[in-house]
Amino acid sequence: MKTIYSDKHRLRDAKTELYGGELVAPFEKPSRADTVLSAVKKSGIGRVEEPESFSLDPVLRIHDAGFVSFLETAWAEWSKTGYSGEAVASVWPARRMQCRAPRFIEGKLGYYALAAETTITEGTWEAALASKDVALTGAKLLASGEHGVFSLCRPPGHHAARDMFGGYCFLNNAAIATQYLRDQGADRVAILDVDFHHGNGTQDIFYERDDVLFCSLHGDPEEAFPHFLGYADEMGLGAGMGFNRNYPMPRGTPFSAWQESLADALKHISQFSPQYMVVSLGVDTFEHDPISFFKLKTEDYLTTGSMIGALNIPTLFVLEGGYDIDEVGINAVNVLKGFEA
Ligand code: 7XA
Ligand code: ZN
Repeated sequence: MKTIYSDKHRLRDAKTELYGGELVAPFEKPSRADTVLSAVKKSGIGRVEEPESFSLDPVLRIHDAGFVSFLETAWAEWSKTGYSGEAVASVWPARRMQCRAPRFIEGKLGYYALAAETTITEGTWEAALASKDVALTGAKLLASGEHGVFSLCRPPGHHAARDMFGGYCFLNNAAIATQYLRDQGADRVAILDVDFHHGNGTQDIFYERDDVLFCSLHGDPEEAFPHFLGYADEMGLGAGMGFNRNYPMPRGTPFSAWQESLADALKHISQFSPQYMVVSLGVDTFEHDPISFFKLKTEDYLTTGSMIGALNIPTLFVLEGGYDIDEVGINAVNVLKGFEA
């Protein structure tokens, strides 16, 4: 299996994250990708290739044009204010307020942010663009006949909605790749999101569509970020009714229970009979992940990969979360190895 990787992810190197009421060093940092890349190389699962450059067209198939231009200019606008910290949202269009984008950057940040932990910094936009190239190159390889490809994306994407960033995400790499596959002629694409956190952005993007089935396994939003989406009763809307499936699970969920949700999601994906599957591959379900609460072990990722592989659908794996622990690389690679076995 080929891995697509760009060194440009390093351009996203924020110094602060709002966590537990303090500004801390971000969990989502460049060394994550280094760890995953070195595990890929060590495993010998396949070649590592650079991405192609794509225009903004595939991005604009998914994201709102105003949002995209906000991301493009946010750092420059913030820098002009003279503020010394990183660009961060601190005010929102809350209930019964006007939901329209104001002119000043502080207001725009609140309008386009879904949470306050994620800052925008110099280089963030360029890294996000490279990350979408990594996803799109993987999708292009899949469309040209590869059975499995790993897009080692950073920054991640699944929280990014049509017009919102947050949860360390700016552009929704998995959604952009999915739409690209549709635009290349696939009638049906399934997205399986196995990251610990609910893929609220991906759900938001495809919620009213019946050509993309979205299944997400995640920490119960009663207790886990993003808190305001990801409940089991969110099944889709209009034509999309029945094409959205959420599997929220409680604190301490072990692989035995998690695997039952995976099996059910895979059953629905198989019935949908998609031409392609896109896996939002987060490994923050790991027992020692610092910001999550499931109990998966390193060997469980092999089983996960082989369960996904058993469907025999051409699959693009897009990296999402998994934080600052040596096992991030091994766990991600184990999914790929299990898929190929
Ligand atoms: O999949 N998403 C993540 O891994 C990022 C979640 C951000 C959580 C921030 C909560 N303070
Ligand atoms: Zn996550």
